[in-house]
Amino acid sequence: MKLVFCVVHQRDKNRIAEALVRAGFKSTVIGSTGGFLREGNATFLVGVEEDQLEPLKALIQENCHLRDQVINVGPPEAGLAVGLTQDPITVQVGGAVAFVVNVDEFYRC
Ligand code: 2BA
Repeated sequence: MKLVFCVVHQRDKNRIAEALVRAGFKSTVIGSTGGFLREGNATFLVGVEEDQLEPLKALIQENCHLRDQVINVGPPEAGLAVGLTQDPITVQVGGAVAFVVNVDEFYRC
């Protein structure tokens, strides 16, 4: 069994949650915050058998959309990332960042 940790943009959260239910995947959604943008995103935990991993990856890809976001990076004393200038920069957000790990044991009680 695999456990997929999948970080997605807040705007894609509901679409992915609905698609997971429709496709019969079981998941847990955790509200999370990106370390760079400090904006809310969502982290899905999805436990799947190995033969469901590729269908799950396809579902995630179909339901996440990459978009550009221009951010104003303030001075370090504002509590933002160290070493960045004050010029606006464009970052790509959306899409999904996923980590797939092996599950040693799964049980319900
Ligand atoms: P954030 O950390 O808020 O990052 C949002 C987006 O900002 C990133 O999108 C990337 O395009 C950009 N970005 C991040 N760090 C940067 C930096 N040091 N310099 C310039 N641009 C930077 P994604 O790469 O798609 O990541 C989306 C979210 O996924 C991240 O939100 C974070 O919550 C999570 N994530 C990404 N990589 C991770 C990792 N290696 N470990 C844990 N979480 C990760």
